[in-house]
Amino acid sequence: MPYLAARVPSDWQVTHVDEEAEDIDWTDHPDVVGITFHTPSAFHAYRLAERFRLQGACIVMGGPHVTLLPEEAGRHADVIFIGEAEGLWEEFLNSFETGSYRRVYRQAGPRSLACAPMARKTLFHRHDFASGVLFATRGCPNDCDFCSVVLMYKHGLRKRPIAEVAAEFGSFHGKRIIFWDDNIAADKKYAKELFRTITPHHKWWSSQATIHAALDDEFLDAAAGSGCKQLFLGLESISQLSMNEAGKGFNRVEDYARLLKRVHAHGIAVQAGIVFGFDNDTPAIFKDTLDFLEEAGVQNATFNILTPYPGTPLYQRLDAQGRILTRDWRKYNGRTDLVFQPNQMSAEELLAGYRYANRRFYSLRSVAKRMRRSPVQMWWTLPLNLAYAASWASAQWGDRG
Ligand code: B12
Ligand code: SF4
Repeated sequence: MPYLAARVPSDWQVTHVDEEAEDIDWTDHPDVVGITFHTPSAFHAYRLAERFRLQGACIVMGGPHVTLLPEEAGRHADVIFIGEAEGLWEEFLNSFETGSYRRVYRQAGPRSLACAPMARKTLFHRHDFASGVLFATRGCPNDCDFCSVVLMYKHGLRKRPIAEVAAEFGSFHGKRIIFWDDNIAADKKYAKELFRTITPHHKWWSSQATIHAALDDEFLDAAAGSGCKQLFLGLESISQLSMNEAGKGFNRVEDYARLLKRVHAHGIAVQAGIVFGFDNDTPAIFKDTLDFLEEAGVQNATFNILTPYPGTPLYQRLDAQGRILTRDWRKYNGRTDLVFQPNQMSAEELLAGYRYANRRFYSLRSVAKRMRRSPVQMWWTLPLNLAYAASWASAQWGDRG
């Protein structure tokens, strides 16, 4: 939203509410309410829309869920944006002033990301894990069947001009920056040049990439040299069959251990993205995955239950097989519920396995073992592990309550 806010005419007054950080001030009566949301927050967003509508506001919605299910979102909004909003957002705002806006704005062709105004920093509300967030590239050239990114950014991988990214990177006051790119290693030549350009800013950064990032030493050298402290790597599964099934067969499981060593050798910590519940997963997958992650000394991991987001090939396949159990989007959060019938285990086994993975990975025994195996960025990863352990423990208490 701070990116979109930067495109609002200067005579408009803009308030940004990040509900993770603060509550909505219902005494404020805006003319236009823009809402962005992921699928699990869709029902919540619709409820907000209803309440704002009663106050007479014009409700505008955009973001992943709206792009994936425009008809549904359109029933709860006055205006929807399908896909990227650059250019069209400004068009809507101008038309709003004359009362002649359209109901649907759909990005037709690829839009250049050049000359994008920097996000409005005064509108960032979360300072817990980063001093600044930005993106250099948008989209991903791969097409894994569970991923929404391919559907959201139909025009493939696009890159911002390096000088503009570097200027925004350097404009943050703090030290810890996140590149929210889907796959910062998607174009390694571009990435290396970007890393060399941002090196003089002496900041620390993290981002997301495929494990392919580790195939290229020059990429790792340039990343580490420019302050990369951690990469979120989409390992997804240690089962090659599961990777093949998900259209991510380019992840060669047999290479994982070797590639992780290379990342660690560059002083970069790894946050592994892991998904459980592929059709080829058996109940053995949980223990095997944990054994692997501990053996490889992986610093952090995010575990997810496979979730068929609407519109994805995964959703279509499971739907055609009659295996979608619910369309209650609140349950599509990848953590608390299973929304489809798994293949080689029961729903209870899958949920129990997911809980076992979190409990074991963030146990003090596992944290100590992994830190011993690979003491990379200890001062960075230890607090993160302890924070995850604490949040997992409190979630368990919440479950029981
Ligand atoms: C950063 C991020 C997060 C952060 C969010 C931090 C924050 N508050 O900013 C964190 C880590 C918390 C997070 C959590 C989750 N995330 Co996330 N996340 C992302 C990521 C990588 C970048 C989002 C981003 O900032 N994009 C940059 C902006 C500029 O792009 P954009 O959102 O597409 O917006 C453009 C248009 O869509 C449009 N637009 C968007 N909103 C609006 C609103 C209006 C009014 C208008 C006019 C236009 C408009 O304009 C923008 C410019 O063109 C995306 C992937 C992606 N590339 O988007 C995944 C992604 C959005 N996340 C995803 C998922 C699944 C999740 C989780 C469910 C994961 C989990 N299991 O917990 C949770 C859900 C959180 C929740 N509460 O709902 C999926 C969403 C799938 C779906 N169908 O909703 C994505 C697409 C990743 C993927 N590979 O599939 N996420
Ligand atoms: S590599 Fe990552 S971002 Fe790209 S399509 Fe696959 S899961 Fe999505």
